[in-house]
Amino acid sequence: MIILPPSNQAEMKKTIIITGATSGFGKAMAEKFAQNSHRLIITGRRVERLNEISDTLTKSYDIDVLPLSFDLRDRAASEKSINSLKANWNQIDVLVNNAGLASGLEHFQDGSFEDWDKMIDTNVKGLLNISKPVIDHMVKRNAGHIINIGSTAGREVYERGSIYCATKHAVDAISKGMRIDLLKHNIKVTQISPGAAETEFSVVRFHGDKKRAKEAYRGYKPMTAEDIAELVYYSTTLPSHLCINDLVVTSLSQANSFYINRDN
Ligand code: NDP
Ligand code: 8X3
Repeated sequence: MIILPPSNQAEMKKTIIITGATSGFGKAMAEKFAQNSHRLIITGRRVERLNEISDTLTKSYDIDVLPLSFDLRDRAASEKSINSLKANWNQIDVLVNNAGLASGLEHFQDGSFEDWDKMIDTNVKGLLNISKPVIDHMVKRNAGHIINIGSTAGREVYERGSIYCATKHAVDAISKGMRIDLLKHNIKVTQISPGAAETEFSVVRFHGDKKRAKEAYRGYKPMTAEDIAELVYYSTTLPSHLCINDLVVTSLSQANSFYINRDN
């Protein structure tokens, strides 16, 4: 491993935007990048939590953090938050498209348009709403790194998960397409596709039912948010000529969407 002298480390300070940093993977990523002295733009709808996280990171790590609270489903608000960034913030080096959710776990015939709209509007259209204005800046600078959080649900479709799986298959297709289209602009595109990790994800999926959420992780050791943060961070530390394109990651207890060893 090459240890850089402090002056070089300071020069390599990046501006990172992480969507969905009020909880789970996004919050853990914010902490990881903060520990490594990067400048952070963090987003989420829960403004109080967002501001609290921002204050804690600023104080703990002596870094610049800009909290931006908006709903990613609101295209105008998403574009405005990026397009109105001051010059000292708009040179974004890394965009982590992390915000997302599952809402409901029902057979197709029992599903609701309300749940479906929430997932499609957040996981697919929300990702586009923020990516477009950020990528416009990156193309101008001929540099940047987009990290999309996909899922094993983007590889296999499982029972009662059709629409969530469809949104993560869309993230897979968008990641591949972005990588091709941005090739000439020196912009890296990484997709990280985790299996089960214990965060607020299942509580949200089961509409606040914590008991049912806990049951999803019964009998095995799922990944943690910190595990995913490590991998996201690692993907940003590679030399400029290297890019992790696609990474599927599960805990040792999981083979894919279908097989989980609950006997340990
Ligand atoms: P959490 O529920 O813990 O975090 C989700 C984050 O997304 C929150 O910060 C939430 O912020 C934000 N978010 C949700 N909807 C919106 C919205 N409309 N506008 C802005 N922000 C929004 O879940 P995870 O950390 O587990 O999930 C992060 C990502 O990882 C998601 O894309 C998920 O699909 C994916 N994933 C999760 C896995 C898991 O097992 N946990 C496995 C594979 C992928 P707020 O509510 O404040 O807006
Ligand atoms: C979240 C993991 O298995 O619930 O993307 O689809 S799973």
